[in-house]
Amino acid sequence: MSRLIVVSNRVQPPSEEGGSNQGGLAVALSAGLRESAGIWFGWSGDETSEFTGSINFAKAQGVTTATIDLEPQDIEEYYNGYANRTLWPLFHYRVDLAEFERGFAGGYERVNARFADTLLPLITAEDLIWINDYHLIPLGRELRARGCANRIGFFLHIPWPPTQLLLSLPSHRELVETLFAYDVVGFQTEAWRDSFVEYCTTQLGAQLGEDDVLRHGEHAIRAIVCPIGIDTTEFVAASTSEPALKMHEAMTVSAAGRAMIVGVDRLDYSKGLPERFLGYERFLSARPDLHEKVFLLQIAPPSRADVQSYQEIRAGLEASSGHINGAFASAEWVPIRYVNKGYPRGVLAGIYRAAKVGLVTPLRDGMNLVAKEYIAAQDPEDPGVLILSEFAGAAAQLQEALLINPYSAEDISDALGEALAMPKTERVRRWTALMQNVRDEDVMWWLRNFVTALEGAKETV
Ligand code: ADQ
Repeated sequence: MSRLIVVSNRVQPPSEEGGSNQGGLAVALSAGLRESAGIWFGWSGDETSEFTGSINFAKAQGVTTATIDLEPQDIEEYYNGYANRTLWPLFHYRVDLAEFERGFAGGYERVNARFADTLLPLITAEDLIWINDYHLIPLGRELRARGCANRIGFFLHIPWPPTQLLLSLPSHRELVETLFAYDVVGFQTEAWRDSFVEYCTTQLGAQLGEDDVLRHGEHAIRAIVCPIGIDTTEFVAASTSEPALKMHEAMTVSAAGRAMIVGVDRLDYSKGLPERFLGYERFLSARPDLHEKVFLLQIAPPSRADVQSYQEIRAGLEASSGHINGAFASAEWVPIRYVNKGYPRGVLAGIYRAAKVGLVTPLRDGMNLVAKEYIAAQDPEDPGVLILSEFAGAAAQLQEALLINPYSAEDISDALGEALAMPKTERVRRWTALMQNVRDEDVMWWLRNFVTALEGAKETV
C-alpha cells in the first residue's frame, strides 16, 4: 500500500484508554492509519493569534499526526461558521437552521488555502491523499492549483442533500465543481451518491458513464459508495474488557431488574433527540403496565457549544427530560436518566451490553457508528434489540434492526414495545445477521475499499 496522507478538519488520535469523547470519524481514521503507516494532517483544535503554518508532528498509539493551529477568525468563519452553521445543517436537510453569510464562505476558502499551503511540502510523489468531510471540500482544488499531481480522494461522512435543498446555498455550483479536482469521491450510501450524481447531471450537465465515472468538462471522477464501519474486533474485545465488565455489573445493580433502553449520541439536532424523548413519552403513556419495569439511559455529550442552535437543543432536552420525569416518575423510579458526559470506550461498551434495547433514531445521519457499536457489544447468547432510524445511512446495511421513522412518536413507541417483548430466538436471529455485516464491513474493509478505488482511479478514469 502507498503511504497514505489522511486529511480531516480535526486530528484526534486515540488516547491510551480509547478517548472519552471522540467523533466517529476520529475513531475510524486512527484504526485505518495504523495499518497504512501514514500521516494524519489537520487542525489541532488550538488557537493561535496569528497563523504561521508551523506544523506540530507527534506519534500516538502508532499514528503519526501533523497538526496546525488556526486563528480565532478562521475558527469563527470556517469551523463555527461555514462548516457548522451552513453546510452541516443544509446537508442534514435543515435548511431552516442554515445560515448563509459571505464572511463564512470567505473564511472557508481561506482556511482551505492555508491547509493546502501547509500540507503541500509534506507530499511526496507516490503518496495517496485522502481528504475527509465537508470542512475540506475545496482542498483538492487548492492542492491541484499548487501543482499537486498525486491521486487525491475525498470522502463525505455526512449525507449529500437533495438538489432542491442544495440550490439554496449561494455559490452551490462553485462548491460542487471543486469536487471535480478529485480522482475519487466517496459516499456512505447509494442514496447520498445518487443525490450527488443527480445534482451534477441536472445542474452541471455532467455525464455518468460506466464504473461510476462522472465526466464534467475536462474532468472525470469516480463517485463510489463506500460505507464506513467500526473497528469491530477492537470493540468486541472492549465489550468484555475489565472496564466493560465493571460497568456492566454496576449498571445491572443500578437497573434493579428493570430493562434498560440506551441512547448514545453527540448532542446534535440531527440525532433526533427531542423526537426520541417524545416517542418514549408516548410509550410510557401507552404502556402503564411497563412503568417501573424499564428506563431510558440517554448519554449525550455536548458538542459545538459555540453554535446557538446547539445551545437551544440542549436547553430543550433538559426541559423535555424534566417534564417526562415529572409526569411519570415515582419515589423508586426515574424513567429517563439523562447524562451529558463522555465515557471511555470500554465503559461505553459495557453500557451497550447491559442495555436490552439500543435506540438510534437520527432524523438524518451519514452513517451512524453507534448502531454498529451497539451490535458489536452484545452478548451473542442473549443479545439486545437495535431500533434504528430508516434515515441513518446505517439502515442500508442493518436491515435486520427494527427500522422506524424517527419523526413518528407512534413508530418509536410501537418499536419499543416490540423490542422489549421479543423472544430470545428472534433476538439471536436478528443479531446474528446484523453482526455478520458489522464484522464483514468493518473499518478496515472501508479503508481498503476506498484506497483500492483511489489506487485504481487513474486506470479507470
Ligand atoms: P458523528 O455524527 O459523530 O459522526 P457517529 O457515527 O454516531 O456520529 O459517531 C459517534 C461516535 O462518538 C461513536 O463512535 C460513539 O461511540 C462516540 N460517542 C458518542 N457519545 C459518546 C459518549 N458519551 N462517550 C463516548 N463516546 C461517545 C460523523 C457522521 C456519522 C458517521 C461518522 C463516521 O455524522 O453519520 O457515521 O461521522 O463517518
